[in-house]
Amino acid sequence: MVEWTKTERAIINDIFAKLDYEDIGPKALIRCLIVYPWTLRYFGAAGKLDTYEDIKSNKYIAAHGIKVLHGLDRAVKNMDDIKNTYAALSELHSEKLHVDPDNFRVLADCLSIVTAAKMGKAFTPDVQAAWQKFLSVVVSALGRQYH
Ligand code: HNI
Repeated sequence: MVEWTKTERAIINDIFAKLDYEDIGPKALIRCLIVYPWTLRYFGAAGKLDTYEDIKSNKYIAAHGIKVLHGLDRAVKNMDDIKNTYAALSELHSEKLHVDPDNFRVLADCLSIVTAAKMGKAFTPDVQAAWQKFLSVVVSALGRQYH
């Protein structure tokens, strides 16, 4: 089981308390789709995503970015059992959506970059360490039901 220090818990809760879901969620997903264009293949339902402008202005993508962050909420509320918390979500991404699990890490990296850009100087090495540890646990839990 993953151990969290008091400081790590405080950092993660603090980031989420201040996180603007409507801003960070879409920005992270848009960045992911542009930097790693193979991730576009899962978003056929979003309609035309041929250019940067298409992706940036797409309502479905923005809404989905927000949905992903709400998905992360569950992990923050269950930091001591992220693995079981994400069992159903992992199964959905694996069995139904067929999302290659490598993409979880790629999206997590985009989330780190967008969060860092937003937090500026407050994104200290300690904050980065706790944030990336949290995201790694999420990525690992989401990849759990793949076989
Ligand atoms: Ni993901 C649906 C959370 C990574 C493609 N995803 C969801 C839902 C949540 C969610 C929550 C809604 C589930 C439901 O309807 O019950 N996704 C997360 C989280 C991460 C993640 C927390 C990683 C941090 N998803 C990814 C990645 C991709 C992805 C990396 C593809 C590149 N997800 C999808 C698709 C759907 C989805 C596609 C279905 C969309 C829809 O409209 O139903």
